[in-house]
Amino acid sequence: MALPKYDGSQLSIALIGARFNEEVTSRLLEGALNALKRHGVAKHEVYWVPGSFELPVAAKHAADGGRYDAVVCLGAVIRHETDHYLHIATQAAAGIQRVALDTGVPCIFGVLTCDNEEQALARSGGNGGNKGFEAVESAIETANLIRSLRAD
Ligand code: INI
Repeated sequence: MALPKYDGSQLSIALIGARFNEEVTSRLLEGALNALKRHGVAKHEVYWVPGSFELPVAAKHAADGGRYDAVVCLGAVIRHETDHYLHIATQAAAGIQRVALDTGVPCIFGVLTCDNEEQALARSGGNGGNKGFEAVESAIETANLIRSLRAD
């Protein structure tokens, strides 16, 4: 029988945060932890990497172990004078999706890509909600869907 969409009671979730722009990513983590609690997620662990570029490789190791039903990647890429940020955002997005498809474990893209810090703060607990909270809800919903598809 299908579980309610956001029932986390049978799930184990890894959270991986990027320290770069930590003022923002610590707020995303706070939102993510709130969502874990709100939805009764059974088990979770938090890991850190230096920046969003490192999220995919950490996600790969977390997903490979069979310990987690989902991996939530949290980061904040903010536009600067050069196009450096663009490479980081593009590779983080592509890498995280690749890990999900290669392993079959949902890997959630909780990475903000913003023009400036103001936009990032708004989306990490300000007027734009908290994308960390939403990322965990996406993880729960997708992990439960996969469980029910496997059970069918
Ligand atoms: N990492 C981020 O998470 N966000 C950024 O905005 C960012 N910028 O703009 O430089 C950033 N850089 C670090 C990068 O993710 C790697 O840690 C670094 O390049 C080492 O591989």
